Amino acid sequence: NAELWFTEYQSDNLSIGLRINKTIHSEVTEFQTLDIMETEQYGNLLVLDGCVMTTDKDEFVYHEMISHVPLHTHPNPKRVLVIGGGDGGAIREIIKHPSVEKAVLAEIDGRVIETSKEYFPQIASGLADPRVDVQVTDGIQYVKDHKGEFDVILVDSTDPIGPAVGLFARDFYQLVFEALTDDGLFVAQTESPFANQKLISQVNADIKSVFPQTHMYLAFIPTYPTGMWSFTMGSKKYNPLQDQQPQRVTGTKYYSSDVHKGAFALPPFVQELI
Ligand code: AG3
Repeated sequence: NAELWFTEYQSDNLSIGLRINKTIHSEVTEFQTLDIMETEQYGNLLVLDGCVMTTDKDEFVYHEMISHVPLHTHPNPKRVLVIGGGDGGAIREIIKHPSVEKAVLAEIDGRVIETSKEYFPQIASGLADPRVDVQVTDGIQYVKDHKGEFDVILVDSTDPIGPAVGLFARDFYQLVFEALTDDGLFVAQTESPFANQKLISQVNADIKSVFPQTHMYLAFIPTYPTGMWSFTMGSKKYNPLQDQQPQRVTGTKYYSSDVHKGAFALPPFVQELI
């Protein structure tokens, strides 16, 4: 009667453990290891290179917060790009916005998209929408080739190791700036203020050196390192608090107009990092 546990070693001194019923799928893709397990606590779990990407039961926090905060900051987002995010969760939230005419997913690893469709149908559901253009391609090359095209860009990446290293760099933020329209804005997932302090300081400094406005916000994500997670917005014009739009999307489970405001209230130890 052995118990099976999945452990993510988040740092030398920190781990998270989830009891699993079974492993559903495992493979080594061209870019990374990909595992899908069924957990007792959080439903199906997607793991890339040993790191928790998403689970059925808590994915709504991350996907609503990476999408609805920027999309309720821009008054009329029509063209939206997601870099990474192959599970489809951010796309699912983006296309809930009636103004969105086109949403492009630029994911480097096609296997993430395919396995998400198979094992996370509720997360991947939006990928079939006619407004969605799925591109299996390097996001850095994609932004280089699409100057001035997007109102909003989301960087839904893995940690800054492996395939995502280049997505945490000043040169990349400059390319994102150039791929945006004149009043465009972008958000990147930027790790944990408890576990990744240096990274957060560096990313904020880099984004500040490229964009006129930089704003960081927080959400609680139980399956990510420490649970406290940051997102950083770079914006050419709109301010997420002064220009906050009335809520356009109903049925959200984490996002609300009050949560939008509150997410930018940073505890002093976090404020100090940026
Ligand atoms: N992006 C992954 C965030 C990084 C999590 N890090 C970790 N577990 N060490 C999420 C992909 C969901 N669309």
